[in-house]
Amino acid sequence: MSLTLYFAGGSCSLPALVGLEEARANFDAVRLVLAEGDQRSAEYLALHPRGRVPALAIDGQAIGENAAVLTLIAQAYPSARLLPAGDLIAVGRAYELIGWFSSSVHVSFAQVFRPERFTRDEAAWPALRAGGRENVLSAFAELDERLSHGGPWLLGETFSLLDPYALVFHRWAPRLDITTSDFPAFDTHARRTLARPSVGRAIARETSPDRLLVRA
Ligand SMILES: N[C@@H](CCC(=O)N[C@@H](CS)C(=O)NCC(=O)O)C(=O)O
Repeated sequence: MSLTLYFAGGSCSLPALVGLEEARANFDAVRLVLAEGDQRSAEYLALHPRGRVPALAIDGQAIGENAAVLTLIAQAYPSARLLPAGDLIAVGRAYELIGWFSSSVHVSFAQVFRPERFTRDEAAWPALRAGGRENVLSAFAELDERLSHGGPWLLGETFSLLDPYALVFHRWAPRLDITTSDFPAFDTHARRTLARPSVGRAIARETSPDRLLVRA
């Protein structure tokens, strides 16, 4: 099986990259520069017509959406225990968070970053941005509450791909003028996640000058 992850620095592709690093997978990593429009290049659109990252190509067949990509990585490397398996409640808790992150928390940030994707009516953009920021604050409060009564990881005792997924939002907070120290348990969780060697290696790939990093 050949695996290629298409990712971009500072984006929501971080948990997929971390997953492959945690599993010590043999994969190709292609870094896209979103600010330069790599995701809209004819070559990338031919592979993934939605023009987003992450995308994971398995034997040349690209699959998009974090919910799918993270599930595939976890299932491809079961011994790395990247997501719960077997225990139905644990599986449910994990996928509940993946669904909430991708369909609500990420979308609240998108309201702030890309209001034009929600309406062409520019007069509505400030309200969209304000509503998105409020929803992000409420999501951060929920994560903080959860981590202050559980942890050390989002699913409890065991690290999972939900942890670097939450880190994505923590990294985006300054762009919304959100002070992460207002959410101390979430802040501590972000530092704990950043200290994992796999996360360090993933971030090094994000900042590497190479766009195609062949064979991990
Ligand atoms: N629902 C998708 C969202 C993917 C997404 O929006 N990715 C952003 C980076 S965080 C992207 O590719 N942006 C490029 C663009 O919008 O042109 C997922 O969860 O994977």
